[in-house]
Amino acid sequence: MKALSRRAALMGTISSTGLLLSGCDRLTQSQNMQRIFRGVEAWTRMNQRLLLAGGPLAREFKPSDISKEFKANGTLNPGSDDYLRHVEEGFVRWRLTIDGMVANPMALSLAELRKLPARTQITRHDCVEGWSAIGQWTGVPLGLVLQAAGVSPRAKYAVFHCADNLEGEPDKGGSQSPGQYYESIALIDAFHPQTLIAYAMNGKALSVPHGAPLRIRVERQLGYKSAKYVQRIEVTDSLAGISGGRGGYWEDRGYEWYAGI
Ligand SMILES: Nc1nc2c(c(=O)[nH]1)N[C@H]1C(S)=C(S)[C@@H](COP(=O)(O)O)O[C@H]1N2
Ligand SMILES: [Mo]
Repeated sequence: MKALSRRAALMGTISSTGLLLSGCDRLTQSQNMQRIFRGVEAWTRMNQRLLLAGGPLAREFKPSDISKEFKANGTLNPGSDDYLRHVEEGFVRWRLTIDGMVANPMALSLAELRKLPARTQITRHDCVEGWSAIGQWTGVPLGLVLQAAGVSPRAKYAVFHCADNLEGEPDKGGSQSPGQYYESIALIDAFHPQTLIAYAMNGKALSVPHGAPLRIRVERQLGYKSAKYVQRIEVTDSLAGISGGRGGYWEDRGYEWYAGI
């Protein structure tokens, strides 16, 4: 019974309004968008199986639980010329690339992501430094996008490449600079229903300090896994060749790769 009510709750929060637009001409122009829409049913079935099998959901809270103050941490503004230009333009040219071990690499704009089925969840963020805050996040389930991209059966990880460099180096592009923030999670966590490509926080477009225009939410792990300023999601079977090889900026500096809470 418990599993059934959780399933109902899950399905209730995946909005299906986007599906009604599937006849729209502009949408039919985009093969990738079509692929994502076609996958919604399979995705929902997959989530049902996960939840019936007891796959744990992170606790979700009520709107009245949302923290008045939600500290921003780590990079508060990537600050590169390129990023500042994106801010000025309202991120209209920002693309989220999905590549690596996928059959259909994609580059999605914010406008496209906003048309996809969305999930909203109120969760508690726990930073390894010892502070927590409750916030509401809205975005596209990462698994929905990965499913449409066609992940190779040999793949094991999703790697998030971010726009910020913590060592003040110019952005040489993704994994080429040692200070570039990146993160990775196992595909089982990437397909978890609460793992989102988030574009809104507390009902508003993500602010620059919280990761504009896109961040990942990984609700069952510590805050550093929830990569901000995400530009590229690389699907891979090995973390060895990426930056320091331990799966994340902080992992390369000694933190745990699996940061369960
Ligand atoms: N790109 C990027 N993502 C990041 C960080 C960062 O410095 N750069 N810091 C991480 C850490 S340690 C935490 S606690 C959270 C903070 O998210 P917030 O700024 O929205 O509170 O983002 C995580 N993701
Ligand atoms: Mo953190």
